[in-house]
Amino acid sequence: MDNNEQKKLLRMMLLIRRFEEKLVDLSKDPQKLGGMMIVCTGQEAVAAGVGAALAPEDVIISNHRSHGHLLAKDAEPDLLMAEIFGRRTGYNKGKSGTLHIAAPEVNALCTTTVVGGGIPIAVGTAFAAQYQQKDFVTVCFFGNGASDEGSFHEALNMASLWNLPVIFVCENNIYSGAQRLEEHTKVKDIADRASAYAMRGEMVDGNDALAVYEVVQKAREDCLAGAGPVLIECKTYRWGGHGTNDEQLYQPKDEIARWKEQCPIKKLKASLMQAGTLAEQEYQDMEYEIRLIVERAVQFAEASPWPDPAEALEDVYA
Ligand SMILES: Cc1ncc(C[n+]2csc(CCOP(=O)(O)OP(=O)(O)O)c2C)c(N)n1
Repeated sequence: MDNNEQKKLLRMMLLIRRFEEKLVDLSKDPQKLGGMMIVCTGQEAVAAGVGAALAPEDVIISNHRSHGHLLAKDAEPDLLMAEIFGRRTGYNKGKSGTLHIAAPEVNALCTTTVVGGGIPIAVGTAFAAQYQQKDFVTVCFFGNGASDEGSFHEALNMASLWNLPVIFVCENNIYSGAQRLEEHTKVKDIADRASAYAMRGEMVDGNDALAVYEVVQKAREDCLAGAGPVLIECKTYRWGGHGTNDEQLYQPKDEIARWKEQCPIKKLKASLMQAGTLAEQEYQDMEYEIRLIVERAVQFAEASPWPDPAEALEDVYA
């Protein structure tokens, strides 16, 4: 990645961080923003690194922690914010809210909150690519908890058997709700599960956006060359609770502090500054620009109308 691309990576992580900080802040007042927010603070390098490695035609399937994935796939902040606010101008006309957003315009085809539910869907879109002889890959994001679901195992088996162009991205943030990894599986490295399906498994520092980018870019090339699926485990950490209603009493404070030192944004910023390719002023300008984007998105959402109840059954298929 050249310097400009690395700065774009940094900018994307900053956008995700500030966008979600705003959501958390606004949701403290249910009159401003209703519902629990599930955010990826601390995990931004995964979304940004994956997004940078993908082409517009590539498909993503996301889970409940989706805002970062969508932004990194180039979803419009205004339309995303409006959807999270449940407004008519949002990506799904306000029918999804924060948790089930699809943005087909950028090939973010599905967000499902059924833990592990997106994994077979990703196998389906990868099968479509192969069957229609189209050159795109599918990336499926899911957590360590999802890798215990039956759907994960069936989907990996079939993807491997049929050599499908799908990249399984497991964000191992140590927790699954209030359960630690060792409370839900004896498997220490989720990447090891690939070997059960004769698939390549990779492990990467999920707080290093460049490392994530590199491993996904290689996996994408291999998928397009017909080498079959790859499982990538990104080791990372969830700074906050599961959602904004979670006081995270079960997360040791020193553990949180240790991981905050590994902040993916700080890491890339420091490396660019050390290389002399980023000046503090340039970083501050980036911050300023992003704050404006987020503020404008909130203004757009707040000024947008609510959906008309008469539209409730439109766009519903059975
Ligand atoms: C099938 C299913 N079981 C349980 C839940 C409740 N639930 C929502 S999120 C979550 C934790 C998921 O953990 P993980 O897959 O590790 O993702 P993370 O939240 O850590 O990003 C659970 C258990 C659900 N939504 N779907």
